[in-house]
Amino acid sequence: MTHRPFYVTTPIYYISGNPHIGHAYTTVVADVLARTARTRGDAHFLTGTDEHGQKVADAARAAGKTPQEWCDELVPRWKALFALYNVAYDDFIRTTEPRHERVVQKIFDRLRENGDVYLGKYEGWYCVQDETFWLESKLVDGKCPTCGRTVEWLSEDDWFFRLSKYRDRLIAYFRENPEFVRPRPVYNEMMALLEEGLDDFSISRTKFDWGIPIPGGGGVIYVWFDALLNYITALGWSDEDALFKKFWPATVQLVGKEIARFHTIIWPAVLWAIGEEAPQQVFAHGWITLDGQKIGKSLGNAVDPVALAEKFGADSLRYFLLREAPFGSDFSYSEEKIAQRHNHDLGNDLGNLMRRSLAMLQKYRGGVVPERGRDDAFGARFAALPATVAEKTFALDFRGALESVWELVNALNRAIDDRKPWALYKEERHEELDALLYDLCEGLRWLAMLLAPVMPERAREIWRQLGVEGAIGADWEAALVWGGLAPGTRTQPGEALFPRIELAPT
Ligand code: ME8
Repeated sequence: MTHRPFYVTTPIYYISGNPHIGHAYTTVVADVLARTARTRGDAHFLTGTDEHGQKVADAARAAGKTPQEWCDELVPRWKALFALYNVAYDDFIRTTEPRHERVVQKIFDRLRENGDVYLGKYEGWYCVQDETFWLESKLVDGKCPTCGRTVEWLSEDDWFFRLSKYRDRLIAYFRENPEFVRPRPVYNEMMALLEEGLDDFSISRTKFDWGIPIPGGGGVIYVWFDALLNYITALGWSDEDALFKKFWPATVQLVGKEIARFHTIIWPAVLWAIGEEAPQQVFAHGWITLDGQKIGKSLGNAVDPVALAEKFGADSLRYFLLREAPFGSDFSYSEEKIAQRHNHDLGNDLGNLMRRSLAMLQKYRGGVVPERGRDDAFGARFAALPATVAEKTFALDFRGALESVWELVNALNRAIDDRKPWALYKEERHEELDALLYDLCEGLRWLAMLLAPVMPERAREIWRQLGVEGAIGADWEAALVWGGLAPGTRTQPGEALFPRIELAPT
C-alpha cells in the first residue's frame, strides 16, 4: 500500500531558559509518529527553536549577552537533549536563520499587498511571559489568565492581520473536519471562541527590536506571527521543487493545549490568506504536572530531563511518557511511577522474556534458532497486530498501541509458562520444543520491530542479541510475516535489557 507523505511538527521552543521534560515530551511523541510513518512511506519531522521576542531578549540581557549570542549558546543544549532522548528529527529550524527570516518578510509583504495586513492602533493588555495579548474581560484578577503574571498596558500603531475576515470560513472548516482539532474538549473550546467572535490580530512591535524587521521599516514582526510560519518556511515555501509540495498540508501538528488558539484559529487563517491549505490535524495535548502544577520554566529545575534520562535510560522514559496516560490528558510525573513502569512492564515482562528465551535456547539448542513448527496457530493469532499498532499510533492512541504490543509480550510469557520448555526437553519432545523456541525468538523479532519507534535503542539491542543480520527492519508490511526469522540464526545473549532500578527511600 502506498501512503501519503507524512509530516509531523512540534512547537518551536522558546530558548529563554533550559529545556525541560515538557519539551522532551512533545518532541518524543513526534519522533514516535515519524518513526512509525517511516515503516510505510516517506515522513518528515520538524522541530526547532523560537528565538525572537521580548522574553528571549530579556533572558539574554540578564545574562549579559546579545540575543543572538544567547541563542547560539542555548541551541546546542536543545539539540543535545533531543539526541539524548533518541530523537531523530529530519529538520531543526531556528527562527533566526535567513531561510526563515527571508520568507517571513516575503509573506508579510504579500499580505500587506492583498490587504490582509493593515496599519491600525493597538491598545490592550500584554503578557510578556506568554507573548500574548488579552482582552480585559479575559484577565483573572487583572493578571494573565495563563500564567498569573502581571500584564502591561500597550498602546502603539501596529500592523494587524485581518483575522476577523476568516471567522466564517474557520467555523465551516471546523464543522466539516471534526478531526481537525483534537482532542474533543479542545475542539469545543476553540469552537466556542470562534462563536464569540474574532478580533484582528496585531502582528508588529515597536517597543523592542529583537525580531524580524518589518520590510520597509516600522518595527519588528510579532514573535507569534514569525513563529507560526516556521512550519512552512522550513519546507522551503514557496520555492519550486521544495519539500513543501510533497509534505504540506501537515498530517499532524502537535502542540500543548495552552497554545491551541494560535494553531487552530490564527494559523489556518494565515495559511488561507497566502492561498495555502490548513493542516490536516492539530492535536493539543495535556500537561505533565508536578504536585498538580504544569511543569514549566519555574518548575523545570525540579525535573532535570538530562539527569532523568541518565537515571532511567532514555527509552524507558519514552515508554513511560507514551504509556502512562491517554494522549491528550494531563498526567502527573513522579520517579516512583517511572521506576514502576521500568521495573514492571519493561524489566519483568519484556526484559525477562528475552533473557529467559535466549537462555533456554542456549541451554537446549546451543543458542541457534531451530526450525519452525508445523503448527502456525501462535503466529496466526498476531497476523493483524502490526496493522493494529500502526492504526492506533496514527490515531495518536499511543497507550492503546503499546497495550496491543503487550498482548504479544504476555502471550509469549504465557507460552513459556504453559508449555514448559524444561519439561519438553526432559521428555525429549524435540519437535514441540523447537516449535516453541522458534516462536519465542520470532516473537522477539516482532517486538524489536514494533517497539523500535518507541524504544529505538533498546529495540536495536533486542535485534543484536537475536543475532539477526543487518539493521533493524523498517518495512513492517514486508518483514512482519510470522516465520521471517531464519532458522540457523546464532543468537548472542548479552546485557539485561532493563536492569532493575531501586529508588532510594525518601
Ligand atoms: O509556547 N507538559 O514555546 P514553549 C507537556 N515558542 N508539554 C509541555 C509542558 C508540560 N508541562 N511544558 C511545555 C512556545 N510543553 C512557543 C511555541 S510554536 C509556533 C511557538 C511543550 O517553550 C508543549 O508542546 O513555551 C508546549 O506547547 C510547548 O512545550 C511550549 O513550549
